[in-house]
Amino acid sequence: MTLIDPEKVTPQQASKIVENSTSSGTSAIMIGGSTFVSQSHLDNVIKAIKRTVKIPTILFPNNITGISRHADAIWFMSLLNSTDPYFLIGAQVLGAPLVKKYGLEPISMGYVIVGEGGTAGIVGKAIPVPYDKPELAAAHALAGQYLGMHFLYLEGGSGAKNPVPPEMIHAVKHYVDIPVIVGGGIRTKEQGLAAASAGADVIVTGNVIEGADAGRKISEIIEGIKIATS
Ligand code: 1GP
Repeated sequence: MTLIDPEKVTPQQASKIVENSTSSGTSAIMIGGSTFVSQSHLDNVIKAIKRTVKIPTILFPNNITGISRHADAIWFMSLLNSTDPYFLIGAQVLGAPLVKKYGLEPISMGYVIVGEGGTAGIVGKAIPVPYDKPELAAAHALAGQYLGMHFLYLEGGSGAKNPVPPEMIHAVKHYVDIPVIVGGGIRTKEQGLAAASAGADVIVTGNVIEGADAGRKISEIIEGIKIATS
């Protein structure tokens, strides 16, 4: 899946990026960032994306300000290792009525910040799970599954120097039955291959699609995923 950070792009740029990534084989567009974006800009970015491609658009909100009526679905997520109840259940309570009003499809997801954690870790007041503690990530993931979440996201943080290690993905997959999403710092075919080989069901790329050779990069990462799953 391709992640668009609405803070970083104009609607025209978003449209170009999704055109490239869709022709390179991405399955869905996620829209969200870690800090603030105005509602009208978010709406305009999503409208431009929807005009350009037919694949699903899924909101990836950091707060209630990340909800837009123009998307198809929303990751209805809880930051499982946040120390702040707001990110565990507070924002969800405030956002749920809007999700219903806008007719967005809610997809429940447990979100776990690992490694350096990046901006998402700071904003979400998380205690990131260190990369060398795969069993702790697995325990978070299993708790998410037992609470009824349908997906689990292992987040290394946007632009992470090192992506989530295969050992951690493998440990999580060993514990849970729900699909595992992995993102943060995946830039190459080899990293895509390693994450998919370790069992990642969905790989999210954000930073890599912002460069001039985005289309080629995405094609390579998808090639790595296909090798792992063939
Ligand atoms: C961030 O996991 C996503 O929330 C994607 O990370 O921007 O490093 O690809 P990148």
